[in-house]
Parts: sequence; structure tokens; C-alpha cells
Amino acid sequence: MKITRFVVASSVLLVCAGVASANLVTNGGFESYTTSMATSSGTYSGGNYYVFPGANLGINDWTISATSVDIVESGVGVDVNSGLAALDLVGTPGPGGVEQTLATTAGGTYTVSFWAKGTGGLNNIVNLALGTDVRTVNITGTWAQYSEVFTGVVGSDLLKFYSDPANAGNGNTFIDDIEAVPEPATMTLLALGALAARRRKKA
Ligand SMILES: [Ca+2]
Ligand SMILES: [Ca+2]
Repeated sequence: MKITRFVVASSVLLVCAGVASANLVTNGGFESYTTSMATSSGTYSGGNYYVFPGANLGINDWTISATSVDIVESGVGVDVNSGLAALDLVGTPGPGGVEQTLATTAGGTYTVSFWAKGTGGLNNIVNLALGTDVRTVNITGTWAQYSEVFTGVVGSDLLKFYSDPANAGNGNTFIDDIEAVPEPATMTLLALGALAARRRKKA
């Protein structure tokens, strides 16, 4: 009896380890984009920027919403959190946003994290939503990481990030390195599910 329990616990831990690193967001660092699909471009403080309007698919794995967003590349006066590029949620002009559907499990809990840097006023507001659960986060003028926990998601939820709807100028709300990971309880559920599936296979 004890041995059986140990085997089950070990299996759950092993499957958990496999699920633990699962970031559900793809291209969360905005390093993959097609500059030829941008409708305009230029330089901003020594770095290149590319404008992608609503419904444009030039930023891989994301659908663009609202008026436009900019991809900004690091330059003399522009820093990004990682890699060459970051997203500016206030395009040329804003407001703008990006969204992608995540393969979530119904009833699960997910932590969505991101790095952001604002340039004052409405540019210091980042809105995000997972499904119908909407959050507004106030950011600062220094790159910092923020996270929001979403519980009881319905499964296959749309993840959205967008600037303040009133931010219609050429402002800058920089965002980079978005991740969405299942919380431990969700991982245990996923692991138990995988274990049950394995057992059914064996039987
Ligand atoms: Ca990046
Ligand atoms: Ca901008």
C-alpha cells in the first residue's frame, strides 16, 4: 500500500516537473515580426520602430487590435527588456493592443507576467485580460515585472494586452517578455489527468 502511494506521488511529481516550465505564450518577447508588413517605420531615439495597424498579422502569433501598435528596436535612447525588440502598446497613433488564444484548462489558475515601462500619464497604464477577466495595471518609468493571477478560467482563453482606450496620440507604453504559466494546483490537476490517461492506456 505504502509503495503504491510512493509510486503515485513520484509519478505526479515527475509529470508536474514536465508541466511546470510550460509558458503558454508564444513570441511573448516580440522578437519575431515581419518588418515588410509594417505600414510605416522610422527611428525613435536612435532605434527603429515599425507600425502595425489593427488586424495586421506582422507580429508572429499575435493579432493586433485597436488603432495600431509599434515594434521598437533598441537604440541609443530606447531600451528593451530583452533581445532586440519590445512592443509599444501605443502605436503611431494609439491606442493599440495585441491578443492570442491560450490553451488553458477549464477551472485552472494561471499567472500572467510581463515586463513594462511607461513614459508618463496614460502611457503608464497597461490593460490585460484573460477571457472576460480584465485587469488594469499602473506601471512606472523603469522596466519592472508585473504579474496578475487569473482563477477559474474557462479554457482556451483569449489573452489580451492593450493601452488605455483614450491614449490616441503617439505615446509609448513599452512591454516585453509576456508569460502565462499554470499555478501549482492547476499543474497537479494536469499531472493527475496525465497519470489517469496513462493508467487507462495500460489497462
Ligand atoms: Ca524582447
Ligand atoms: Ca508609440
